[in-house]
Amino acid sequence: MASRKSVPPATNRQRKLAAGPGSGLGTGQGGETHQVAGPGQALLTSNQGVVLADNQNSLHGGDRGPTLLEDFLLREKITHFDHERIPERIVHARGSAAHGYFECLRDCSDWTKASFLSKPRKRTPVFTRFSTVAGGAGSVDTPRDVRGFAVKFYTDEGNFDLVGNNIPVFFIQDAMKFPDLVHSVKMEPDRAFPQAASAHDTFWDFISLMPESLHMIMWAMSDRAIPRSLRMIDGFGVHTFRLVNAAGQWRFVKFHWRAALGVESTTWDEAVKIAGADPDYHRRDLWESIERGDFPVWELGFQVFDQATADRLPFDVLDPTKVIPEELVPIEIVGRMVLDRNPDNFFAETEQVAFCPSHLVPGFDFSNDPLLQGRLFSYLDTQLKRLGTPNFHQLPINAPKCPFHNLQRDAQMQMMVPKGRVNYEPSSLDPSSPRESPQRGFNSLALSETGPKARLRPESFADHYSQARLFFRSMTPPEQYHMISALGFELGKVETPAVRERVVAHLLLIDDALARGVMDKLGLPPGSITPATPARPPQNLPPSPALSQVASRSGSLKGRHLALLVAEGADAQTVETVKTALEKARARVSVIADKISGVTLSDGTLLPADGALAGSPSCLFGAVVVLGSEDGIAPWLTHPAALDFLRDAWRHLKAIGLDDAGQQLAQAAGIGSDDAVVALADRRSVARYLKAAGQGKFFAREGQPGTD
Ligand code: HDE
Repeated sequence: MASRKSVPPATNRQRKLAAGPGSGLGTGQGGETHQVAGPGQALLTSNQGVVLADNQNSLHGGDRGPTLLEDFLLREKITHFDHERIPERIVHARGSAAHGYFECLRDCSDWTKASFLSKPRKRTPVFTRFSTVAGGAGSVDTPRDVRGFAVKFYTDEGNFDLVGNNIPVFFIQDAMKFPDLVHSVKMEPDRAFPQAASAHDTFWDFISLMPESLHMIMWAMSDRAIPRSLRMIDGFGVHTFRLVNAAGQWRFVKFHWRAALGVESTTWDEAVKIAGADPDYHRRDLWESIERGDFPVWELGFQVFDQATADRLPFDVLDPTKVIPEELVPIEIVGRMVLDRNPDNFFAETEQVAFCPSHLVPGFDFSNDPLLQGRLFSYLDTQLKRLGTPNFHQLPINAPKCPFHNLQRDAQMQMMVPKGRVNYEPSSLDPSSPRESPQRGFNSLALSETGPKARLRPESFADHYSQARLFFRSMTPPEQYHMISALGFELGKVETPAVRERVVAHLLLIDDALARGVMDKLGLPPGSITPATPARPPQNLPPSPALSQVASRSGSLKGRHLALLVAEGADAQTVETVKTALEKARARVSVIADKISGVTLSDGTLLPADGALAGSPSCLFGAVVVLGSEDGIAPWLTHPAALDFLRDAWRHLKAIGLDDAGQQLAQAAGIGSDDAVVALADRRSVARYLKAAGQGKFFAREGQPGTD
């Protein structure tokens, strides 16, 4: 007899979903509830609502005979499965998202009539998706790459999408070049590698021939492109937009998201090791932080300025390769965003969310930035391809939370059932049919635009080097050193000498020390490369210290993830003191032990472990502590995973706390000593360790043996 299994009990998740109407499981168009086996348990059905008697076996003709075509239940299940994947995003395919809210902190009605910015404390629901750009949906979280930072505000006047990045400028000035840029950075088309990496010939070939990309290259080669956590990145709207108030007056605006935790990065070696140790590192971190109630927060800031200010700046505010230093136009905080709920379903929400920079609400307007203008077309177009229908706005994650009515009808996957005869306007047959409102509706600013039709690049966009120089010179020495290393690494992967040399020819125009440093890494003798000829000679703009991410550090341990590596027999009192101190400082502490079952302390108690040493290398944590006993640490003194734990913590510039046994391991690992390597002897030394760990990376260690 063929085996038959009974229907397994529903999972907790299914129970939760089945519990209420509108859950997506168990309710149909008319709102009738589903067939249920008993309280809280739904019956398994086909998509047509037919209850399944057997979900284990297909329909056979005879005991060992063929499967029958008649098996409509098998065919429905397999067909649905075959169609599960939709085209992934051509860029930003790999993403992680969360729900939350935006809270207005300032009455902005002087600037904008947008209602969600009109009253302090007013809350608006948001859904925010972070992404890498170049890799596919299954690629790792920590490549050197720009991070997407897209926020959908479900305002009471319609959806407003702020589709930004964690870098405030872009590679190109005109949408016409976007497909070329993306083709160059993605896997090379003949060989389909490298995945999720810009360190290859086609990308740098394109860059070397497009000097407008150099300012963005400075940012992409900076630590911003290897973030420690998605909770620790800033966001930027990039383009100049417009704010419009109720009187119809407009001003320019640039959007800034500022991470409350400050901007924190990994080192390059750390990013590479994390990619192997936990490819989902950022996704997991975001998810787990929200599950723990440690909600990430960002402030939203506006740089607001008028045409006269724009005219005084030594660059064009319509050029998306330029920042406006906040020393020139200050950033005013208008609200904050808190992400406090993980998605219920990755596909339905994170994958199907459709952002479009063209989704504006009254109170905003576009500028003539030619990159932005191209985006206004591209995103709607891509959603049609990706989601397959102009009805993608009906998906729950995309639907406005305010009422919406119009006379658009039909098309694939129409989920609504509009009633009545009237689907046109003007009409007289149905007085309740929706009407326009010149007062409340979106009005484009009545700006006059004239000029001959031409394919052109404005003269005011011609300076490609001054802001690249401004950025490099605004960095602290360690940040500059990391940029030189990154350029050396990336260009070291480029096989074509002429491409490497062309990039260096541009770097020579940006900064001499930068170019010399990179040339040294590439083995190019000083003076061997002639500087490029600029369209416009670079100027020395005053540095902007605010651009350095070091300036954003909070010094707090809040939100950081620390490891307590504990060997057998560690002093129970010390473990307790250190753990409590770290947790009091609001760090997340993971106990790592030899075995996942935990570790026995000096008083015989079992300390449960959160991770086993073999799967928890130190690269996964922001700072580390090692505690043990003489006997307990002995096996680790020759154990590669334990030795690498400390060698990497040292190499990755982390604060390291050690008791006596930990110091033995440190000696065996051959790590040095400095102010961020703290012997944990008493409460004062624990306080010193907390301070060192709160600082993030200990850059003064760079250049010591065992570091990069
Ligand atoms: Fe995008 N971009 N982009 N982009 N972009 C997409 O839309 C495009 C640009 C950004 O989490 C695509 O839905 C063009 C700048 C983010 O779903 C596509 C140009 C900035 C996301 C597209 C740009 C961005 C995208 C692919 C130059 C920062 C992910 C999938 C004219 C301000 C949104 C999709 C999410 C996604 C086109 C340049 C940010 C193809 C044509 C500049 C955060 O429509």
